[in-house]
Amino acid sequence: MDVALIGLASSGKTSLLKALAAGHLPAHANPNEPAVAVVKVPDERLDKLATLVAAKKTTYLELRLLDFPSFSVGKKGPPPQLLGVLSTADLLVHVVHAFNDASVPHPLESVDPTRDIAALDLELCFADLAIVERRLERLAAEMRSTAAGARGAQERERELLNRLKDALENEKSLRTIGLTADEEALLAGFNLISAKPMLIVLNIDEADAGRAAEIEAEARQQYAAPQTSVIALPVKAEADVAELPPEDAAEFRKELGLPEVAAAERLLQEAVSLLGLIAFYTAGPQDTHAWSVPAGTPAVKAAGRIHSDIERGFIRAEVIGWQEMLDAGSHAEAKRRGTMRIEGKTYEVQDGDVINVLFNV
Ligand SMILES: Nc1nc2c(ncn2[C@@H]2O[C@H](COP(=O)(O)OP(=O)(O)OP(=O)(O)O)[C@@H](O)[C@H]2O)c(=O)[nH]1
Ligand SMILES: [Mg+2]
Repeated sequence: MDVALIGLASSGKTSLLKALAAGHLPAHANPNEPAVAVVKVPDERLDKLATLVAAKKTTYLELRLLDFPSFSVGKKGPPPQLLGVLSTADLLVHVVHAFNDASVPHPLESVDPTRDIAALDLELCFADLAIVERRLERLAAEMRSTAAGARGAQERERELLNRLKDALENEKSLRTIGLTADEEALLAGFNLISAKPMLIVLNIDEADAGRAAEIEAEARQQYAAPQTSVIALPVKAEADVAELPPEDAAEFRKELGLPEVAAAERLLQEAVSLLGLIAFYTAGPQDTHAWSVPAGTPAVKAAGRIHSDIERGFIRAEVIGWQEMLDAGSHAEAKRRGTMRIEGKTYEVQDGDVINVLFNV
């Protein structure tokens, strides 16, 4: 899954990437292309399971983070080549300049997160509007050359596109208008950017680190919208701490007044949830492994994430919640206690399930 970090110049995108990639930044050759870092999603549940079974290897969920060069807010919006790459991202992270530091001036000369958030949304709406209008024109031409009785699908598409056009003209991002799964599937090929889930990261002053939770709670109310979430954190301080060896980090976090849980952990977990994904686990002594699937995935499909053979030969799954697994201490004890269930192909996998698939190929 690709997560695009976007925002105004000097808003803290690259610093956020440093904070999330624990100081390890990828080499970045071309300033017109995003820098890419693959990061593991920290997961305490997985760590505990791995310890329980004394796993040789622990495999975390991974996200690809794309750090985009900044684009200017203005009449023209983001340059087309950038929109092209952006359109393939699964989640947008908007890094918003909310800190006050005279040595890092805001490109618009004043700090105003609400303005910046609205401006970016508006640019994405404009970009999508152009796509929708172009498609409507082409569709009209296609409909003229289709027999009147055979225009059902086209009419449905036109109706949907007109709804999108309406929303976009009213400056409403498509992620907020409640598209159904069918509608989303129909639109998948258009790569509409304002339809992607959005995580707003308020890059606040280091001096406000102690008030981050409060600022965040307020902002969450202010910017509440479907498929949209907000996190407030002092990005530069988080980036500095991420470069320290783990044994020093905890102490520095305390000194700087940063919350105990690193921003990386909270932010990446929030990203997973905005992507509509849940995690399930396989807890083996060779490899204790976190897997992501869309919420609502049946066990047989989830098994396919592990291996296509396991999907094909699926017989049944032994399922237990991660906490019950830890409480029991072993698969055998979980079975004895009856906390391990047997589930079939259609069982909807739940976040935190530990699964052992019995299969036959
Ligand atoms: N004081 C302060 N400075 C920050 C903060 N976040 C970023 N900076 C500084 O702002 C400058 C720009 O930060 P970057 O992370 O490079 O910003 P960017 O969004 O990647 O910038 P571009 O790639 O040029 O668009 C750096 O000097 C950072 O140290 C912050 O929270 N507080
Ligand atoms: Mg940068």
